[in-house]
Amino acid sequence: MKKLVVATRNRGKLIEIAELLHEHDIKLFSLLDFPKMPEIVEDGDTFEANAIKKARETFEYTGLPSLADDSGLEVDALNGAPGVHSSRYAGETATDEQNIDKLLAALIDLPLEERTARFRCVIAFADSSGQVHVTQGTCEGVIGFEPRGSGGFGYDPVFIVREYGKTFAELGSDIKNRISHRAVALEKMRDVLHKHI
Ligand code: ITT
Repeated sequence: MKKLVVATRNRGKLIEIAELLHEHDIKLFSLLDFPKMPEIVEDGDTFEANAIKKARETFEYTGLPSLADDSGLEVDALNGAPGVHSSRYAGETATDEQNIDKLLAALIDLPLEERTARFRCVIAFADSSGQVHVTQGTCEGVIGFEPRGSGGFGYDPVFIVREYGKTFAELGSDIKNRISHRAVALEKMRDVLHKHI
């Protein structure tokens, strides 16, 4: 069976990527299976730069086809923040709860129509020759006034998808995996993945 390394240590992300790739007949690994691999420094200014860096370094270390996801939340009222800094918005070792608290504090008193935001995901895939392929997906929403729901990870409890009037954390993985930024980006990578693994 073909092997693929998902270049992440984020378990929430990994679960979703595994669900989204279930149709491909592949054995999945993640960086949790390579604990001695040096930390990848995410110092790029863009999701794309960070995704490519994670895919390349993982391919170089493991010698296996590697798929990286660099993603985050862009809030219009904050000029696109937290953006590439989403995972460490409230500090280097911030928890999801601390990041959400900081976000809600930054938007306090703003009415719903001024709380527009989107999740963005860039997928970079290094194939078995080391060539890197890149795709992108977004998902539009608004930031709620308090956390709701228990599914997903990260900012899911405050990200409301307007069509459903519910947060990603309330919608659950079936619906999230149909409409999310990650689902869109991975769908665009589908043919390339089929060809290479
Ligand atoms: P890896 O680099 O190891 O993959 P990471 O969590 O550091 O893990 P990123 O640098 O791409 O990954 O940061 C992504 C952050 O954006 C993530 O930690 C969440 O805070 C947020 N995020 C991305 N996608 C999300 C989603 O589907 N739902 C909720 N939050 C999400």
